[in-house]
Amino acid sequence: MISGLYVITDNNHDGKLLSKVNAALVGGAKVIQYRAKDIRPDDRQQMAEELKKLCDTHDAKLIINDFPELAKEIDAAGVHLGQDDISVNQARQLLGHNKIIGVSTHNVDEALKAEMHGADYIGIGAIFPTNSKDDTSVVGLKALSMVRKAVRIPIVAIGGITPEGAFAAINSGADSIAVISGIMADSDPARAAKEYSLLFNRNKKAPNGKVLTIAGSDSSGGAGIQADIKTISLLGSYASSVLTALTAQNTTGVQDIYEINTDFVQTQLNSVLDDIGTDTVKTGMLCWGGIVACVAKTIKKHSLLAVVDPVMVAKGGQSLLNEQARDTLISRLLPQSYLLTPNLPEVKVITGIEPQTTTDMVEAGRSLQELGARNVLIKGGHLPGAAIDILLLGDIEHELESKRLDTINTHGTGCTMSAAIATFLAQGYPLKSAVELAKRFITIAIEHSQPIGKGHGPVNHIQAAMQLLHEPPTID
Ligand code: 3NM
Repeated sequence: MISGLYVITDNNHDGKLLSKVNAALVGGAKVIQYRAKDIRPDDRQQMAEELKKLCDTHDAKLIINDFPELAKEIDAAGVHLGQDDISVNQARQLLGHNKIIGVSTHNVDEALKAEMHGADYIGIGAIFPTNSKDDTSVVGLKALSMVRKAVRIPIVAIGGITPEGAFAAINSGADSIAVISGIMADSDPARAAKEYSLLFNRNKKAPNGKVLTIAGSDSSGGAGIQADIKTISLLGSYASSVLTALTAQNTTGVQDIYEINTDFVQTQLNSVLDDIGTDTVKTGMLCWGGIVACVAKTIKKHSLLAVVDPVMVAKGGQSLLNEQARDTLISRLLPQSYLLTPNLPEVKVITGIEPQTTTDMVEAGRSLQELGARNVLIKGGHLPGAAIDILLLGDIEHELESKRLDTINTHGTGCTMSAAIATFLAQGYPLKSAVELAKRFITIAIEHSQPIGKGHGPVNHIQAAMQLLHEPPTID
């Protein structure tokens, strides 16, 4: 059965094919297709054998494009055929009934024919425009939906598929998504693969998706680990937690901090990751440089998708990260972040830029990407007027506006926002949708905040989750 992320190899001009495929497998690829264009037969066979070994160690399937004899020779899981290659019947005679045979198709007729001739799956494309194949034309999501209605065998959607496109293709009935450039041309193929792989969590039963929060305890329950676990659990995902500090805290401020030593933070991380693992990570208050470095190293080692909230200052103005720790955050953790979510004071500490306008926010965001953040969400709540956030999704920029809410009860907003983003990502939403849903969640939570305590009261996670889950998201 073909399902999940299906990665097709590029041409190995840079000699990095094996390491990129390994990264894709670490990121969760379930199928690798070896597409050997313009390669000498000896080299082709050697590479196919290496790829087979890699796939075996990751329990993934290796499919050989166009060369059924090679698939047989190296005992690959199967072969993928184009419309002009040998017939499914001939391939079946060569490979037998235990091997997988896939066929490229472009419309309902070809798909039905492939199914009738005994194909185990079909590819359909190109779903979107692509530069990776010359002799194909765009058939679009509509053709995918029509093919879905016509055939029962698994469908692999292919061609120009970004994570947003993959989300739409899965919603249109694709069982699997085939990608070349979205992973092979990415400077971080493991995280790119993870980003696509998580999209397949969308239809799982609750708890759907696993989220690890790495943060401090807030005794008053409104922020930190407590806000994160409420957010993750109420939204329907599984929460694990690694504590970096215990704070004696309430709505009026932080009274004291008890730091957890770095070795014990590492032990907690190992306990979670060696056993249950996680789909996404959210980091909050990391306390001091040793913990920042240990968390950064662990995120790197496991190529985790981390939403990094660069918590530096408490709402009451108390510093939560010393200068050395800030430097470590910038040099070690920031380059490992999948999404960095600073507010404007944090942007100023990291970049020296004090944004006054959305143009300044974009400029600061680009600086943060130059420092290594893959994507950046700058929260503009500290500027007057409507609350405008800037989301930099790789090269693409989005302005996300929400109404300003007049309340002092905002304890836990930053923690809750980043935890909600990590949760929606783990549930299989692409990043922009995850951020939009998290913004909706936090807006409702602030609107329904209650005057608990004598200072900045906590946001209302429970009301926000009930409302959001009762009005299912309309994102498609
Ligand atoms: N087959 P990328 S499109 C190999 O339409 C292939 O059948 C296609 O590469 C088809 O993910 C395609 O870089 C290229 O767009 C897919």
